[in-house]
Amino acid sequence: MKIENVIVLGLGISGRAAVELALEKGFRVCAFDENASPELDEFMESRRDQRLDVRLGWKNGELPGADLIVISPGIADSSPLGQAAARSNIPVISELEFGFGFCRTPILAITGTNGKTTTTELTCHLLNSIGRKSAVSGNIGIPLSKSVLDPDKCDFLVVETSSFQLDASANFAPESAVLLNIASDHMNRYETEKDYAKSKFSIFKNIKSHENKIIRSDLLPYWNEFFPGAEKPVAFSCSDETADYCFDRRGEIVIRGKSFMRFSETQLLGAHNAENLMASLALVFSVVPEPPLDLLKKGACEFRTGSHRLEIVKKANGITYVNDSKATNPDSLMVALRAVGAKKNVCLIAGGLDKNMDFSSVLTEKERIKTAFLVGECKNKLANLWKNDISCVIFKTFEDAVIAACDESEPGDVVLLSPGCASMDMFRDYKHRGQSFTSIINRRFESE
Ligand code: UMA
Repeated sequence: MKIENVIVLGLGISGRAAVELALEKGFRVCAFDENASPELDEFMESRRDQRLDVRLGWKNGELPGADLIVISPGIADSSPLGQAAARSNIPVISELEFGFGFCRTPILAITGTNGKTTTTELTCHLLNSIGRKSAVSGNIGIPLSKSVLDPDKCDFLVVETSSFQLDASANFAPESAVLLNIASDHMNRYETEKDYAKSKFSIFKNIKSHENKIIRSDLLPYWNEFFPGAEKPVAFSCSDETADYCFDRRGEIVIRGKSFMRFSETQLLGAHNAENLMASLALVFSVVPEPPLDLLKKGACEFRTGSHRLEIVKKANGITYVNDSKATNPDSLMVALRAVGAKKNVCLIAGGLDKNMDFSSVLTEKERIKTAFLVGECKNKLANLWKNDISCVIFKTFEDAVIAACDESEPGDVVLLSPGCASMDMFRDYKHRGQSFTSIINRRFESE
């Protein structure tokens, strides 16, 4: 079908990138957004083009005629714009699909409920480490429609892909894809968990080789349900030692029965990150069958996750210092304890703004905590809740708490900042808190 007129729904990051791509390809564009923010006004001012018609503050009504509608991921089918699109009988595709239509670079796609961003960054890092120029794209914050306009040539694009982007993407065909995990999420957009899973599994529908379809092995029952009779995909697992990629009890990453590397050589923490590493390795091997193993291992050892999320600040004298300032709720605090904790080896710095959250669930991980060094607005509340099960000490200042945690730690221990609370009672934001932790630790070693 010849396309001349395109409607773009939503003018956030994806919508604006789709507008730019559509104009670049010579289409006339009519773009809609229900909001009318100063940011959108600015976009309109900066992007004056006779072929572009922007309608902000859209309220219910019908869409004009067009050949194609490109819908932003945040617009649900049930929303007014989603419904207007359905009523129009114009083909609706996602921004991902629109960008894909113009993409000449092989795509490695990553989806899952958790760990997408880390795995996207890690895969890209591994590919660059072995000399295959790669860039990240997608849900990570760079829409595919923008990446395809980038003049920098790459061997691969590593695309973080959300279920919202996979919906309305009938032709999206990555070279390889991984589905990391499925946990309850986005139940406001999907009727059942199975619908959500189906959306995630659709990432594989246009990939031919089963060697290029990668899933965590516990998702095999879903695989059998959605692709009955299909050849088995490549599987990775932290618990199933029969998986193609597994993290065994000795702490080795094993690929098809052969030991590849020790996970402890990396800067990553926690079983969930071992899974992310296996998923990334499987993606790399699927498109580069004989990579230089020394460079691949070096790349895996050098990679660091984003700052403030289980970030290893330092390893010294047998003690590991971990900045997890991004943990602003009890759930993230528990993930951190499970990732770094063994038997009573965690000197935990916790506390901050009191958002009235329930911290009693943290007690399920109490055996991992040596002492809790508590600060911030909710320090007394935490101490009262935990004191019968965990040794707790209260501090007036953040610095005093960090120093006391360092003083108490011994070889084998982890000094962990994982506040479980927001930071604004003592800091500008979680980054400021994490930076403060890091500089206290660094100062301590400078003075040694
Ligand atoms: N809008 C409407 N009507 C609606 C909904 C939105 O008019 O019913 C308008 C809003 O006024 C706004 C624009 O649409 O101006 C926002 O569009 P959007 O929600 O699709 O957001 P984008 O800014 O385009 O960002 C999207 C992703 N957001 C969502 O999927 C909600 C970003 O992922 C992604 O980084 C970006 O595209 C680039 O690909 C964010 C996210 O939270 C980080 N993703 C979810 C997740 O990771 O769990 C899926």
